Amino acid sequence: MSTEDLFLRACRREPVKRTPVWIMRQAGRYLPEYRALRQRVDFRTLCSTPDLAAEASLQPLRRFPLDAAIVFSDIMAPLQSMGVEVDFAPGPVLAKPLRDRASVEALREPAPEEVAPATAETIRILTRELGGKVPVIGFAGAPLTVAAYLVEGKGSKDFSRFRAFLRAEPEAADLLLGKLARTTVHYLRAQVEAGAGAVQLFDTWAGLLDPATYSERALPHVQAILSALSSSGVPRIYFAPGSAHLGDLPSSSGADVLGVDWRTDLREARRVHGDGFAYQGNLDPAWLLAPGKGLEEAVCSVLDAAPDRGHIFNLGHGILPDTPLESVETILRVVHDRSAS
Ligand code: 1CP
Repeated sequence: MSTEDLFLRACRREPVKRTPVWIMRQAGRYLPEYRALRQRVDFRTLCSTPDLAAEASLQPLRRFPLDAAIVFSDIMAPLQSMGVEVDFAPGPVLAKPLRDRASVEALREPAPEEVAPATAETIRILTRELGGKVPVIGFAGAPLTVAAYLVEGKGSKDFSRFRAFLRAEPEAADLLLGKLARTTVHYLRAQVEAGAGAVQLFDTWAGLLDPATYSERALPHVQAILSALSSSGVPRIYFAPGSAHLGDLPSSSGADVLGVDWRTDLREARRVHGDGFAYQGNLDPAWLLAPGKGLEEAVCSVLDAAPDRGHIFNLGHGILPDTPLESVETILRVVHDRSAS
C-alpha cells in the first residue's frame, strides 16, 4: 500500500494499516528552513512563485514522514484576480476594506484561468516531485472567512465590523459571498485538474456566527462549492473551527471529511455528525509546546476517540510558530506505533 493510499483511503473511510497524519500549517515559521526562505523573499512573492511555493510545501516532508503535502499559498490568493490588493503583516491587511454595496458591485468576477494560476502551477510541480508517494491537498478559504477579512480589513478577535455589515447590508453580503463562492469553484477545480488529490475548505471564522445566520448566509455557499466539486471525485474536507455551537449544520456542507478543532472531543463530533464522514483532527496545538509524557498521552487520547475507519490525524488548528521540531517527531512516532494494525 503506498502512502498515498493511506490518506485517501482514510478520507473514504476504507481500512488502513495505520492512521495517516498531516499537520495544518505544516509549512511555516516553526521550521528553520522556512524562516530562511522567508529571509530571502516576502510572503506574497513566495505564494506567487511556483518553484518557491513548491519548495515551502516540500520542506516539512523532507523532515518528517507526513502522509500528505499541502500546497503553499494563502486563502487570500484568489483576490488579486478580483481586483483586490492584499498585504500580509503577517496576517492579511487591506488598504481599502469593502464597506458598502458599491465596492462589492465593483469586485471583478474573474474567468476560471485568471484565478491565482500560481497555485495550480505549484500543484503541478509538487505532483511531479512527489511522484505519487503522497497526495497533494489543495485548499481555499470558505466565502464567509475570506469576506470577514475583506470587510474587516484585517484579522480581528470578533470581526465586529464584518458582523455589523452582515446585518446592515444583507443583500450586499450575499452578493459578495456569491462572487467569492463562484471564484472559489474555479480555483479549486483548477487545483484538482493540476493534480490535487483532495481539497480542504477552511472556514476559520464560521464560528463567529449564530446558527441561524450561519445557516442562511454562510452554509449555502459552502454547499454550492462542495457540490460543484463532487464530480471531480476527490475527497472534500470542510474545517470550521470553533463551530460546535452550530450543532449538526456542517453535516449538510457536502463534505466527505469534517475537520474538528481541539475543543470538541472526536466522540462528540461523531455523535453530532454521524458515521457518514471521515474525521480529521484534533490535538490541541498547545500540547506541542509541552513535550513529554503528556503529549504522548494526548496523542493516544485523540486516537482512542477517533473512529476505527475514517480518521486522519491532525492538530485541532495550525501548528504554532514556536513549536519544537521534536514534538512533531513525537506525534508521528506515537501515531505510527499506536495505530498500526
Ligand atoms: O511567513 C509568514 O510570515 C506568513 C505566515 C503565513 C503562512 C505561512 C500566512 C499569513 N499564511 C501562510 C500560509 C497558509 N495559510 C497556508 C499554507 C499551507 C500549510 O498549511 O502549510 C494555509 C493553509 C493558510 C490558510 C489560512 N490563511 C487560513 C485558514 C487556516 C487557519 O489557520 O485558520 C487563514 C485564516 C489565513 C489568513 C492568514 N494568512 C496569514 C496569517 C498569519 C493568517 C491568519 C492570521 C490573522 O487572522 O491575522
